[in-house]
Amino acid sequence: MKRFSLFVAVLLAAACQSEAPDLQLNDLGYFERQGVNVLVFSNPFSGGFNDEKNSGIEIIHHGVRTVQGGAVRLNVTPEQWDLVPTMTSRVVDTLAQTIEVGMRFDWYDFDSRVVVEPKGKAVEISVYLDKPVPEVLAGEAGFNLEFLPSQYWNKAYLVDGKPNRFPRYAVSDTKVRPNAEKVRQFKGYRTYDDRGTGEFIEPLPLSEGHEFLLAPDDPERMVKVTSGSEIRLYDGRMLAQNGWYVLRTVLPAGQTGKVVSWTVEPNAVPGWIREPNVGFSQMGYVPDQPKVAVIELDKKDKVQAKASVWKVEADGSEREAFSGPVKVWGDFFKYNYAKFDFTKLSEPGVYFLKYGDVRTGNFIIDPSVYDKITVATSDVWIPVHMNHMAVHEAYRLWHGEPFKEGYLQAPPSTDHFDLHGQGPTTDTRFKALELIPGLNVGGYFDAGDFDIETGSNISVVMNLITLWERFRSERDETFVSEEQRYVELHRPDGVPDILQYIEHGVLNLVAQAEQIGHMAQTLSNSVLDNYHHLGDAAGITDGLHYDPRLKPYQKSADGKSSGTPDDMWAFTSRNPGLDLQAATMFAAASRVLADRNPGLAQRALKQSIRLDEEATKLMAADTTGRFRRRNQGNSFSTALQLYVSTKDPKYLEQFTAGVWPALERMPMGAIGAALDAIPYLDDDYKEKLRPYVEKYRDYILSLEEQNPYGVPIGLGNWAGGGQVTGFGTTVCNAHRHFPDIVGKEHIYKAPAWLFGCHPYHNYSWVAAVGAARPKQVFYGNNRADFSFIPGNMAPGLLFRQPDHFENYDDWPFLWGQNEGTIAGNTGYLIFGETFRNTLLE
Ligand SMILES: [Ca+2]
Ligand SMILES: [Ca+2]
Ligand SMILES: [Ca+2]
Repeated sequence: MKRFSLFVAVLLAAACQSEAPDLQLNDLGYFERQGVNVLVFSNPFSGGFNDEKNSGIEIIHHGVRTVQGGAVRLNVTPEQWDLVPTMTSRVVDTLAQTIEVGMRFDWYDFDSRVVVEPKGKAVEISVYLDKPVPEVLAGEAGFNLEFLPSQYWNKAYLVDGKPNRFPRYAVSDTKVRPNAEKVRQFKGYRTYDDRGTGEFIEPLPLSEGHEFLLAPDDPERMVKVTSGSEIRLYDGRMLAQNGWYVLRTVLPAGQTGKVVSWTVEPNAVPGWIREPNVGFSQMGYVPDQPKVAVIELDKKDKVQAKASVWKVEADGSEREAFSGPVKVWGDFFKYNYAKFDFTKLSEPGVYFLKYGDVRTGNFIIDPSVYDKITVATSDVWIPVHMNHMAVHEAYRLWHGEPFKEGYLQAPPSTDHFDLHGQGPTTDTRFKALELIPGLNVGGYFDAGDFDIETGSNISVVMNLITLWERFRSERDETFVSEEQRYVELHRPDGVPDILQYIEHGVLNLVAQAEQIGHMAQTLSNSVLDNYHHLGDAAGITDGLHYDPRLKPYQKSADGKSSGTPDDMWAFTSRNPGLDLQAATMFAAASRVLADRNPGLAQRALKQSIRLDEEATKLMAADTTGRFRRRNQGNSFSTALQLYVSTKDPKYLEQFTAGVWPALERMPMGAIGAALDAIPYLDDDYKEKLRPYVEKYRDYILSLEEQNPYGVPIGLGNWAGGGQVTGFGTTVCNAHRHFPDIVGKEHIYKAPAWLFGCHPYHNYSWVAAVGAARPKQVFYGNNRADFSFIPGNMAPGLLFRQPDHFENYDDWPFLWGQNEGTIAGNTGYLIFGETFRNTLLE
């Protein structure tokens, strides 16, 4: 019966299609009809991290970006770090209704053009060459278009009428080819470890033909692709877990002009209107807080006059507890927004919202709803990211002890892949590839990868110190033994966890200062095929010292070294600005660790004083001005930290000399740090700050005009979750110090956003905490399992040009929306504790 009704639905869809309007080029420069957007290089490939699965020709299909990567590519299933084409031109011709994009691969001196034009309900995509494909790329260069696996797996597809099914997991056929035939990867790096075979893997096609009908069993995903040329379907997950399904036609050798042409017809469900997204706090509400749901609506949708709140009673029955008007806010990018205020409802209980046909998940009203918003982050996420330790939880090993062989000096003039590099000299007493002793201790994994990003680690320790000094959380749920290099979650050991986390961060950073002589940029992977490691960090390297006298993969007779060049590297080019940040952090750490670990506290203080002196001299002697420029931003907040640590009045003078000009120059950027200083300064300071807090209140109010959520919404390539937590912390502090200027109603905006009141979907951005519906997949080191590490706060809502916001919750692999970072998540801890304590005041 079900099959029959699906069949009927498809037939009906097909029948009604002819009446729906054709694709049109709209004012924003993409092709559109209701339910279908075809974007042509609205988002060009950036080349920075390569192949972010965010670029080229893209299709947003019934509200979900399910197709991207349409371009001339040099691989059957391009990975991150495979070459991407540079967009050399983009012409949107409104008269001819076409978009034409020039693409170039510099390394191969290879140019091509793609022209996209609407043909009724389809687009025709044509590739043109003015010169034939370079000989070396013949058979390698092709036109590719990629489809999101999580939206297509288990669905059917037809190839020239023959039925197939998309595989749930990557299990198809491959072949190997000699490395000499491998198309160059980014900067000549290799994403794979060939184990000495001299060969690389290439997936073989799942299917080939001239007409592909994808997902005829799902009208919202159905796409028909036809071509006079042969089209092949590949599974990109065979090489990389973040790969997509790829449709591809190889460009013919020796030809010019129009060399490939496809017709792509995404189905549109007749009369489709996107389901309203009712945003609310999944974490719930305290009784006296303003409670406003923001409803995101298709512009073609009719706004309902009323919405209601229902209570789930103790006997399981449901009753309407409140009903009120829905007020239109207006357009914001692609959608229309309305608000539903149910502040009047304050009785503790379990509730859900009804808007039209939408019934939300439930939420709680109770004074306790925010009590535990930080525990998963502090009890699980932070300790799971402790480097150089084995981390256990009940029956589970999160990871073993990584990098037992330590770190080698990075060779000079190394252009690294993770935004780092080694300059022309080592700036240390070590020779290239010499072991730098003592660095494999303490520290935190940066994010979804495993390097110790020194700047982030410094921020982490500062954030943890801020937490300790402001809130004195004595919470003890983590066992940490630096001697045993062993961590166990949920086992109290008599020491406040925050102190242990501070200690763990300082252990690595002080070792850097002592062993290297200054701060490293990063302690990171030496080879790219380690960098994209997924799973247990202890398995990234072989734990044996690299000995170049041995053959690759060979072990020494004593079992202590190997010929596998997998040891991590320390990137040690000196940056006195980083040394100064470390000096500030060490000063603060020495104060906090004085009782807990006096030896480490003394080492930290010694390094603080030395680095401060040396870096100050280096910066004074620097005639290029590059150090000063790079570090201008933080100087007054650094001076405040030093003042708090040392009580030396010279730092107070530096602070006051810096803070007022900074407040004039960038009032919204400086106000947070200026508010932080209030407890340490006199009443005159606070009074002088008042007009800037008034400006800040105006800014808070202006956000209400800018978007329906009243928080700063980032439009960058990394979503703005960190901006929102920073905003939330500052609003709380502004309210605590100036309640007459910044009212309490404003402190709830950031948590509402973080916990579910935001565009695209209404899931909480924070993994596993409190909410009925937190996000389920994150870009952590367990992302290959489509999972999460509890307490992770996602960057969240990613903007794609020209008008699309998204956050995949079935596909973890886009770091800009789903990755957690160590600095970002300790920033979330500060926000969470500040917010909770503001509520208690
Ligand atoms: Ca990193
Ligand atoms: Ca503890
Ligand atoms: Ca090794």
